[in-house]
Amino acid sequence: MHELLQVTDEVADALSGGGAVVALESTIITHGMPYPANVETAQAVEVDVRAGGAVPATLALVDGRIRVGLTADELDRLGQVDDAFKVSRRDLPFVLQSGQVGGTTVAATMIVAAMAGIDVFATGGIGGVHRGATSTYDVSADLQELAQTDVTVVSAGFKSILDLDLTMEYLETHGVPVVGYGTTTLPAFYTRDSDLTLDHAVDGPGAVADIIRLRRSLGLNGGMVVANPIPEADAMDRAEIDAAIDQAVAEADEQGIAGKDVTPYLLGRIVELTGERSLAANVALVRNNARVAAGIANALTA
Ligand code: PSU
Ligand code: MN
Repeated sequence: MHELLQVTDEVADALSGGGAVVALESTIITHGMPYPANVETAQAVEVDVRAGGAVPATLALVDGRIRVGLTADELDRLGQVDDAFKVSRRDLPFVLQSGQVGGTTVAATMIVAAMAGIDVFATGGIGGVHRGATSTYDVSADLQELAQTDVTVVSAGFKSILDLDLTMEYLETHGVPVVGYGTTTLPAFYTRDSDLTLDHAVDGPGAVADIIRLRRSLGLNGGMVVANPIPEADAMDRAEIDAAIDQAVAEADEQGIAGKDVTPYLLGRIVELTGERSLAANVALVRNNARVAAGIANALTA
């Protein structure tokens, strides 16, 4: 293990014994949801991973070290720090050097998971190509990370704060598979469907594990997105969520929000505009992704 990784005994034992481990990101805690829903969700997600027979490893930067696994108290503290840094690939050394608390994005979580030897990672939604990217160049570093780092990310598709078509094109260019989990259409986070058809679909964890092994044996570097639709009962009305997203995107534009602040701004504003209905949907889909990730992690160890 790298000297900067501080791995809990439980995670270390699972990894050394060939057990199933699921990595979890922490930007969703520090920048993705309001307190206390962020901490409650993070705790529930860990329970879901355990119920699926795997060990959860929430990743974060604390006191100049990379934490792999957090205690309940530490999760609670992470959810209340108001000056936590949103850490993507470029930021890792700086936040380790300053000792600031850092929430890891999908990109940074993939890097750390790969360092620790964790193959499967559950999140809500990944970053992507933003609407208007043809002039702003706002393309999440998550996509380049998927192009190069060997971790499978379970996500509820893409949130339509992004340009879904351009995000799919970008991933195709970089050889990143997006595989529908029990679906042949790209899920759009709050809704089970978008207008995009996927080229690949699987019906369960065993098939995902097979694909991961085949990619490895072929020497195909990089990650994969498992696109897992939100459960039917938790899905939102498409017209309602689209209206909230359109308004949030327009307001971000008017206010000149740019760079790494765009995604946290939009996430917060959408929760406000939907009277927190979108927050409930978000919690449900993250938990659903955690269960699927646990299944994949188990199938991989079999
Ligand atoms: N999308 C969500 N919730 C999130 C994020 C994205 O629905 O919490 C977070 C993830 O950590 C993701 C990051 O990696 O935002 C992407 O930020 P950016 O668009 O600045 O790359
Ligand atoms: Mn961006």
